[in-house]
Amino acid sequence: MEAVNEPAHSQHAIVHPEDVGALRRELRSRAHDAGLAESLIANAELAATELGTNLLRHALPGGYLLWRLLARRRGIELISVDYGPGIGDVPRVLAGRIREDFQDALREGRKLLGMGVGLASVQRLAGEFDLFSRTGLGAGIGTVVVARILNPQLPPPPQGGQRAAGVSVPVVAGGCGDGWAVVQDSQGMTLLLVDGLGHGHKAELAADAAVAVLHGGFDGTLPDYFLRANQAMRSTRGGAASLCRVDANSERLRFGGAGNVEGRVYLRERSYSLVPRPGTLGISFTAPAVRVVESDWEPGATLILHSDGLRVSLDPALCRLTQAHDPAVLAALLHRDSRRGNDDATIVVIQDRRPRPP
Ligand SMILES: [Mn+2]
Repeated sequence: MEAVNEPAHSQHAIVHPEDVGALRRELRSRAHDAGLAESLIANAELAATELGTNLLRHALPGGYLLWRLLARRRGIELISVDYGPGIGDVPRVLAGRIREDFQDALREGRKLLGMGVGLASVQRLAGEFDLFSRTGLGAGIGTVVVARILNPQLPPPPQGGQRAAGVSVPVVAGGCGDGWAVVQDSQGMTLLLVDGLGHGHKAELAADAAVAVLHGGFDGTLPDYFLRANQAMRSTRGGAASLCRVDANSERLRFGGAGNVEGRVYLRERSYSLVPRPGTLGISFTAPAVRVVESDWEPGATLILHSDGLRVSLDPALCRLTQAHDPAVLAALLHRDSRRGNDDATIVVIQDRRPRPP
């Protein structure tokens, strides 16, 4: 599959009812310009309105929506993120609240907490849907809803034993200097995360150049990638990049990086850091020295890779809690809690879905 620089998310704080309308209008205009079908745009508007309205009604102390056009005109991704209080009874919310619930509540004089009927309809509109919610205290309190409104005419992408998703939010409008791409094959996955120097459009061109190398004659080895990326980025500002190869068959992971795109791998019994070497790609004829490290991989493992717009420390308990969910859930929670706010911020998560051996 051809590697493309995954489009970044737009982030919209939902504080007033007008915020939902503004988001809907931006979504419609950009999806229309991208040539998406009218029915898909209408469904995405509906889902965005439901998610936004839920945030206004139930999220205390507030929340926001992330959205983006998916690569290859696959559709639109919406991620609703809040800071709490979390939903007590998720199955009931997804079943769609029924009239008897309201009557029971009235009779018993209790207030209905949690989200409204809207989430069940968002689930019906979405080709891919997930809801993670946690009440109480500790890491990951709050609710994340992932809804991808997909073009029904496109075949679903091949699903291997590993799943990947990311959250990427630029610090300024006009382009995201962080870029990422995932290539899936029969052996596993290759993940690239690049942080172009500076912000905005010119940084994005540097990220695009690094992603293009993934399908431009690269022989599959990490040293070859960094040599070619250094060359390809020389016509741009340059930047930092890390490349990770998960080989599920041999249960090995290889990592190399130049600059500041760091990562971490969580296995059942332990975790370890993926640390790049200092250096910048694309600023000199000679590529910076990149050391390739090789580590274990296993069924149930989680990999995170992030740009320096985030300072991530992941509680392994949260890693386990989100393991069965869409990887965008963990990416969105870590983005919510770890972003610095002064730089483009990108985090990509790969989860291995093969069952753990007993
Ligand atoms: Mn950065």
